[in-house]
Amino acid sequence: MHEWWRNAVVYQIYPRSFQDSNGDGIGDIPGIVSRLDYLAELGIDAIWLSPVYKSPGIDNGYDIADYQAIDPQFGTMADMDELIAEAGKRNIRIIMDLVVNHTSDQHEWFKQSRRSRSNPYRDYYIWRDGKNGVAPNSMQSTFSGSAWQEDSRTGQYYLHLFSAGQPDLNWANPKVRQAIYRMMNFWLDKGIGGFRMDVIDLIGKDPDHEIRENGPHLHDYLQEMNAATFGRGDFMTVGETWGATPSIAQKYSDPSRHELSMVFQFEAMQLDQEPGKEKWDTRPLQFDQLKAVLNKWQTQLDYRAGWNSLFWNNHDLPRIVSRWGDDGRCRVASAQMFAILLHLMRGTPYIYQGEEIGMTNCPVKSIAEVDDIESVNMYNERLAAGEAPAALIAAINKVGRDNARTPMQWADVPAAGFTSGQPWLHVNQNYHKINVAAAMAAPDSVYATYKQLIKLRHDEPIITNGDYEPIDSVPEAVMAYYRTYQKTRWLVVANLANAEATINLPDEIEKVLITNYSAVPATLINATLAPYQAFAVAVR
Ligand code: TEU
Ligand code: CA
Repeated sequence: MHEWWRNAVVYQIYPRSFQDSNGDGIGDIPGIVSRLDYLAELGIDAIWLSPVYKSPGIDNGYDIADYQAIDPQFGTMADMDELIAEAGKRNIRIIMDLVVNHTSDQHEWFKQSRRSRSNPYRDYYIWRDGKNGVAPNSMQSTFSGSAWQEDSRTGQYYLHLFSAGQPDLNWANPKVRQAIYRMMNFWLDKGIGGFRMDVIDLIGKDPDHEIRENGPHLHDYLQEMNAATFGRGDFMTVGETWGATPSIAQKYSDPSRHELSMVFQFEAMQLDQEPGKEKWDTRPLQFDQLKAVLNKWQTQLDYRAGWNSLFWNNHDLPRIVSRWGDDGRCRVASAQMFAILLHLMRGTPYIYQGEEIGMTNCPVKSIAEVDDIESVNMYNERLAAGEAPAALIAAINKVGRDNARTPMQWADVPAAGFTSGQPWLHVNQNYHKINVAAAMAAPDSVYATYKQLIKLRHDEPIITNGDYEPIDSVPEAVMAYYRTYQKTRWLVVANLANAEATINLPDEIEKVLITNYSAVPATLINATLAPYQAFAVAVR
């Protein structure tokens, strides 16, 4: 079991916001090529590239009109080939975003499908009769409202678990599955490193019984897909699965089942959500819950028969330093603490663009400044239901997706060096201080910590292979664990709070591996930790 991705670090690029090359204010593929040296220097092994396919862009590319064409906003297929080749020269693989739960309503398949009930593409999508003039059932869209849209041409409703412009494909139709596999092979043959699979746990849905996640044929489809496409080579696959438990994750990632390399699970990411409510309805994070969830996944997803992915951020989530850390005075220390805590666990870590310099959330004052379709739909729906605009803007500022999507902050120059034109989304004005150039120049920056963590993972097999043992005898705000491999034992300690804490551990420090304060305590007996202090030490 020595697949390359087991000790790899993946970097996610949201292309619209990474680097513009032609001054139109939209990040593009040539822009990414121009920043490959930066990524090689950071030390990453692969790029997960959010969608660059032809798309009307109502969900910023997660609504695909042609899987085998590049959207002109992002460049050309020749640019894409160059990106794969230039990344390859730097030992960086490109992981494409595979969005196959749905297409855009502008996809040729859907244009055909909606024409008539007898069109050969009709069964590529999920069409049902209404019930007494209303939707077939009560399934809801993730982006607000009913998941069924009536289409006047044929009088039936089609299913869309996201926006109405994102009709769900009918995976029960073998023709759909074969067409998807042909498309996947087109990309694999180009030399990409694998796929990140958007909401893949939805493809087995049973709409007539209102089953969305983990439907009856989900794992059959994935095994069929594996055999027809990436199973033939050394590819990495990661499924986005909001509803995975450790035992479900093991089904996907047990190598003997021939499905995926790993999945993203979101249990920790939902801890600050009011139970039974929506993501907008938040409550404070409880440290004991975060610790319990992280420890559970480390200990219960058996590494001999499964694999974890490790992340704090992506293009759908608020910035971790603003969410659970401190994006004010302790920004650097808290961002580093989260990095040290996560990157020394077992699994494949993902860094979302800007995380490596501690980029923060970016609050707005009014809905006019918001681009994200999920936030805008929520705002309109709840406004109509009588909620106060100020409360809705506060929720968007806390957890809205635009927080992660503001342009990458490269330098203290106009538009943060992202574009020479007008950026498609506002640049966070803290770019004067928080930017790549400043971070690379400072030896104790968030960037320096990420770079060191990536190097440690590549150099030290204990991180990929070692056993994991949680430590219970620490205060509530402190998370600590041991990693053990052959004769080596590491202790990782992270103070999650903006307050001092005292730990009392018997171990003797042999060597400091990484720290976010200039010194670690001389002894671990009754040792005081500073706010957000984190370190890893080899112990006896
Ligand atoms: O996200 C899946 C998804 O369910 C999200 O909409 C999630 O619930 C929400 O954003 C949490 O804030 C994937 C993509 O990552 C997302 O960008 C797409 O909008 C969505 O699928 C549809 O393709
Ligand atoms: Ca551009």
